[in-house]
Amino acid sequence: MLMLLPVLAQAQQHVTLSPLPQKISWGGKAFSNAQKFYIVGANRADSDAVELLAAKLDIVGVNEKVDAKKFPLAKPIILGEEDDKAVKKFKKQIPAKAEGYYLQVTADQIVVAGKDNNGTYYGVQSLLQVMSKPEVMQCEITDWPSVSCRGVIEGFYGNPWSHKDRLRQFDFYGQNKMNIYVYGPKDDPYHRAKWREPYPEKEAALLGELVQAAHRNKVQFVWAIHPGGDIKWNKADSVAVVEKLEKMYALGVRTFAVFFDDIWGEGAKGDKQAGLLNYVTDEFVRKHTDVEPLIMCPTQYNKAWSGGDYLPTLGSKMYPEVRIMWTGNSVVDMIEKNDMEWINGQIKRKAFIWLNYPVNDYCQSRLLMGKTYGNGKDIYDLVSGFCSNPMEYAEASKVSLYSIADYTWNMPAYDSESSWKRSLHALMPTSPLAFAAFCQNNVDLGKTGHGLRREGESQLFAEKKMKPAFYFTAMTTAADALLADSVNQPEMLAEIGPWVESMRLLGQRGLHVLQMEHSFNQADSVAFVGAYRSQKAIEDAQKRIVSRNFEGSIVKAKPVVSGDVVTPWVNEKVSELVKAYKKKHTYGLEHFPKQVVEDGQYFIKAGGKFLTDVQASPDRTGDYPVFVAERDTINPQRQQWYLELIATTGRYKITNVQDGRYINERGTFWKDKNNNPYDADWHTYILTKTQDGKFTIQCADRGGKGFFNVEGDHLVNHKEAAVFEIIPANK
Ligand code: LOG
Repeated sequence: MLMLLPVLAQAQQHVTLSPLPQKISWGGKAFSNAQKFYIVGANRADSDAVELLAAKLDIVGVNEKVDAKKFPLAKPIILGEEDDKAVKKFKKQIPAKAEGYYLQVTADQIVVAGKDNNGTYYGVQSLLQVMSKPEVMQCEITDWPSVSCRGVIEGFYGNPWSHKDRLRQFDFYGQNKMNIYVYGPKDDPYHRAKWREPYPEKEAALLGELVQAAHRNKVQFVWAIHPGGDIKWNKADSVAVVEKLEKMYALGVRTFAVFFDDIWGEGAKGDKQAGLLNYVTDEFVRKHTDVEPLIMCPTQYNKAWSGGDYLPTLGSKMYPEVRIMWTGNSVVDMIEKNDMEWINGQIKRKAFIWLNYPVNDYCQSRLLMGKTYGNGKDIYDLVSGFCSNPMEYAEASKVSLYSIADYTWNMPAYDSESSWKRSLHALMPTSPLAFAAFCQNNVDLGKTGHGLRREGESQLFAEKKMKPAFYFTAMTTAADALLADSVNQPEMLAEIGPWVESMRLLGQRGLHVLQMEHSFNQADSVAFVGAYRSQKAIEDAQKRIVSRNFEGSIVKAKPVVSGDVVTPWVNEKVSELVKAYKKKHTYGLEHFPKQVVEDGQYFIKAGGKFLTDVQASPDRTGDYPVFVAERDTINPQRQQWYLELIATTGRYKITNVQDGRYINERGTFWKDKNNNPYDADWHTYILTKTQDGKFTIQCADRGGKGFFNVEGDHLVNHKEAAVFEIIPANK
């Protein structure tokens, strides 16, 4: 063990660069990072690269003008682009790829030679990473990106990022070699609802500032307009689009996008959209010498929503240089090679990926802090760009964006697990382990209409690799550590704070639930009720937490932590224990919530008739229960229904006692459970007691808001409720 230590110590000096470079080799120690430098070639080299060096390193001279007497030990940084004199000797080493660079660090000098300006800048960013340890190691890097446009689309619904969020993002993109940012927050009125109107002066000035900040970081700032909601396909509106883009041009924007997502009706017509994009290209893009080709988001932006001749129309009618965005096989999807081949064939160009991850505007209670995985590693030649649509939580999104940067820069070498781990150290250097614990408990989205799920949430708990007691303690400890670290990481903690607090409470709650279990096993009813009440108080506190609870907030979220593993486990455990307790004890029952009906077997009657699982159709397709006047004496269980309060939803599940089939939101059964498995989001009922002791049964959640009513002999889902008798089956 001792023998290994020096080796380990040395190995640690080899920084793992991110994004992973295409080619890198290491040598021995070069110098210490307290070294002084002077820059050779600064007058011609990319000025952002020079400024970055000057800001981060101890630069004592530029352009060979260094006072050798004063700084005898200063070392040269030879800097420049392909044809610059300073780097002439290294021309052959520069990769023949846009944005590529060659970096060499030896004991005597540093060389950063870019294929172009971005290349030099990225070489400097890599150099700064190499120099981030006290002992700087010799190395040689030859590097270039897999994808030409790599970045982020601020394209979500909800609270747009703040000015400060965006400034911090751009620095982050620069550091991670992402080169594009598309501005398209749905709830910026001047992007969408009031697209014809110019920004008020103050907002315009801020945007101008943003554009400059983006450019300093080698990030193209793309401003998007979203006119499709109410556009008229006439000259006046075409001119209105161009006029608005001219206003944005005046603020410094040089790349533009036109979005037609999430609209219906007139605005959604493909030929008209193509016509507008061509008009804007002619009347605006081509009239400037420094404006990039347009990017457009189509209305059919994913395969599930495509059909007719919409996409082929765009493909054939819209100028080939216009880039077309694409989210994949569905709105929220990871991208694979076959998918790219399909869409590229439709639109006759390489699609520009709009990845709807880690965006959480459709599952706002969750933060998506897990690994970024599932995209093919062989699609770099098939895309014209790859952007991630993140969460409205800008800092928290960086966990995934870090990996998006890594993936798009060096796709074949991408490893989601190691990239994720690196991101935790990069983003929370003062408490990476606590941050890891936090992220591991905020992975999955739960069930949503979009269907994406993320694996690995609370893995140690789910796979029983850690005892619950340890796990709950680890949750609280990690939360405490993070909250204490808010001094060092104020921006991140300001965002994730509500979830961190919720995780702390969940851990505490879990510990009380274990206490309940222990007391139950000891038959200690006083301790049991006490522990129950404590966990209930904590749960109530947890439910009071609100994120983005500020004046004018568009979306306020109620944080859910480990919503698919630890939270349901704790909820179910409480309900199980309470049920078991109620069967055995009488002390303190008033402290438990009263159920509308206790879990058990019941008859459900309407108009004096019994709801019966008659098992009518032989293959049971479309089968439904019917109301029957007679008691079934041969198969009595066909008229018995198991009503069970589901802990995770707080609502009832209704199943037939005879064959276990559940009633769905239409009041029918499904053929078999595999085709239509029980789904707590769909098959979930609110029972309400009426004044005369009868009940109404209402659907909830994804099953809608309708009530069960009776039509003929069977149940129907209706806006008006029928009243049912629910009578214990043993009476
Ligand atoms: C929107 C997007 C939203 C995302 C996820 C596109 C092209 N448009 O369903 O603004 O953030 O899904 O909710 C979208 O994805 N519509």
